[in-house]
Amino acid sequence: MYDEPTIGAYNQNGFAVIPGLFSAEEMEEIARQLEAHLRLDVASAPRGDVIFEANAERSLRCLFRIHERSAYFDQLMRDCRLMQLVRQLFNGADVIADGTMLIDKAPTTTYEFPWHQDNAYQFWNPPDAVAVTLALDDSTSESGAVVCLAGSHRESILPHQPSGVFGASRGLVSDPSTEEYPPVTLSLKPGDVSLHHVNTIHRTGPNHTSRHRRNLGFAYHSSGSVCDNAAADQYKRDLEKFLQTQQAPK
Ligand SMILES: O=C(O)CCC(=O)C(=O)O
Repeated sequence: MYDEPTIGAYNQNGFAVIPGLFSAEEMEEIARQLEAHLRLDVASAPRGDVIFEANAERSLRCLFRIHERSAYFDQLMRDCRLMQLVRQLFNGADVIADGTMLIDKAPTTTYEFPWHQDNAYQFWNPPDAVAVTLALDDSTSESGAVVCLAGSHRESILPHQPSGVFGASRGLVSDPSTEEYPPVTLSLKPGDVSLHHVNTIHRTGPNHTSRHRRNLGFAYHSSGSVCDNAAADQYKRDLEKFLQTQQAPK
């Protein structure tokens, strides 16, 4: 069982951080597995699942749906600590694991993921769903950590529009009130885990450091939630259209 303060913080703020959930040895193994997976997968992943930077190295920015092509990362998404933690967030309801992705903010990349709510493109009803982030590197305000607005998970889904940023898809039409919902930077070290509710408004900034800032993201929903499939299908069609009209990441 995870401690009450973690669950209480999540319920109150819409996010929480658990330091050191994965040990240094586990992180070494995850990094090894990831490297091996990237060597095999990046060239052959379906269009739309892989996004590169516009930098000279064409380094990887995002790799989506890793769990569909890697038994190791499918299992990692189902790690019993993560499943137990999420079950507690869902008040004991069964947990369905939806996906694993990698987001790598390369050194000195300037793009931002604008303010958004994940349920603007996941469509869970009720919104009993959560994003779990496992830090592979130091995540700080300088390196483009996730910034969440405290208490914003109590909002319904606000109007979004295409963000124009590869990997981020949607952003809020209007800037949210940071007076009503104070911003909190989720600083993480390798092996730390953060959780944010699918309605929590969040963003990430540029990476001003000379190091990569990689996060593995896992998505889960409660067995009591249903996806609005018509909205999800429309979203996929819109995203495909966007990808076809754009040449290179911004
Ligand atoms: O940069 C990241 O790791 C998180 C990006 C994000 O905002 C998201 O996946 O919803």
